[in-house]
Amino acid sequence: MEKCIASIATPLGKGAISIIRMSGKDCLKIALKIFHAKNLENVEPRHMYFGQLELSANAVEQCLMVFFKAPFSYTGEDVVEFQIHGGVLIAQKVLERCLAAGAILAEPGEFSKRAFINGKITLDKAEAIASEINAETEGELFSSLQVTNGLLADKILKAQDELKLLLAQLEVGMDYPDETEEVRLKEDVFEKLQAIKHDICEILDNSHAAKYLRNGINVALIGRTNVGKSSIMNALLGQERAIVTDIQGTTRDSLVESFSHNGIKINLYDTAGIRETKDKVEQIGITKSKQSLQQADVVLFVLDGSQKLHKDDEQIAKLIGEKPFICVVNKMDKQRVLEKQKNEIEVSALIRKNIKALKDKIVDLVITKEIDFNKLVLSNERQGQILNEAVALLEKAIVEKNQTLDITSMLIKNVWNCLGKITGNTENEDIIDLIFSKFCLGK
Ligand SMILES: Nc1nc2c(ncn2[C@@H]2O[C@H](COP(=O)(O)OP(=O)(O)OP(=O)(O)O)[C@@H](O)[C@H]2O)c(=O)[nH]1
Ligand SMILES: [Mg+2]
Repeated sequence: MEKCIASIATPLGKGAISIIRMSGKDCLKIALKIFHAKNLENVEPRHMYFGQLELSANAVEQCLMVFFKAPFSYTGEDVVEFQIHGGVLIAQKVLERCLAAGAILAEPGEFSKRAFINGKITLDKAEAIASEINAETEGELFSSLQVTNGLLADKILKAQDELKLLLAQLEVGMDYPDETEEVRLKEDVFEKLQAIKHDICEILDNSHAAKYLRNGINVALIGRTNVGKSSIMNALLGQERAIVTDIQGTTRDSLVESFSHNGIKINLYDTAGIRETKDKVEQIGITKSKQSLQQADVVLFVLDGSQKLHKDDEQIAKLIGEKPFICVVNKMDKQRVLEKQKNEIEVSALIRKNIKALKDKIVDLVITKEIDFNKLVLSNERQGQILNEAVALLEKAIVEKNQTLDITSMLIKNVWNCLGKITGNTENEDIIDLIFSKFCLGK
């Protein structure tokens, strides 16, 4: 077992309780150097002890201690937790005492890393725990919870078991070469490979919006000056965030604010109106507008419905090019003069008309199929990439159907190894370190 690590497991701040956690072989011995209570001769696992923790020669903290005996703990090692009064200074003092008594300070994610090394969690679950903690929208939270609860690991381990069985069948086939047997064996193997591919594709299909669940949809408000971009931003956010005036060139710097719609995060960029200008500050703003346009997943091309199409609008349409866009025809409270536009929606930022419909349209544009949360949804790009890689390898094995049995066997081994990267069976140290370094302290 590794050296005993210690950390504050709860957020630093004022609250009802704070928890200090230690994990490792000597954690109980270290704990008992500083914590005193009745009946500690034989500490019973998962039993709460009420006692006193020495903070200094003449100060004690009354608190609770609980001991989890290996392997029945989060890390799979011996673990001790102190539940103390909630506060920044007191938590730091208790941690200092644990360190002085022999523990070392834990790195971010080190508890979870030990849990992974000790086989308590798979790599996909560890990643999902991190995204569960960091989740900002319901979509991301539900998707992380599914993986934390083992839905992905179960499917991957099942597919790996099936592949192993196929490898064993092929092995036997190689020992008894017989023409008709070999044909039958191959048929059987390819049918099963198809079924595995089908299952993986189903996960990928239901996760087509994975990237957006995690990072949100980047949406840029683009248009010439005074069409109402900032007003639309405020309407979408439901608060007066951006400055609005009837002066052309009001917005100079790009602004970003996020909101959530139907469980999906939307990162909204308000930008400076694009036009020819001699003003130096405005020119910099316009360069930034063009950058926001390039980085956007969806462009809201804002037009003033009460005016005819302007030459600046035509220029901007060219800049948008092939990007996914919605033409937002603003100021529908006024008489419409503008001709009908492609992919348009009429809104009024002023009287807040059609704003919800605009939000729906943004989400529908990138999330083309409804996400079924009864099925597995991946919100992790690494996992998605591995599954895509696995599908490509499976296709290779299926296409090269008429190969010898040993080549088929090698191709199947490639798929098996690839899937192993999801749960961490075949992953290398560097990637494991990288994943756990993204955790917060004490987790
Ligand atoms: N009637 C009407 N006026 C609106 C509407 N939306 C915005 N306006 C007005 O249009 C003017 C310009 O609005 P802004 O939101 O500042 O426009 P902008 O596109 O951000 O302009 P720049 O920052 O200069 O590029 C202001 O006087 C707004 O009150 C609308 O839906 N109806
Ligand atoms: Mg503006």
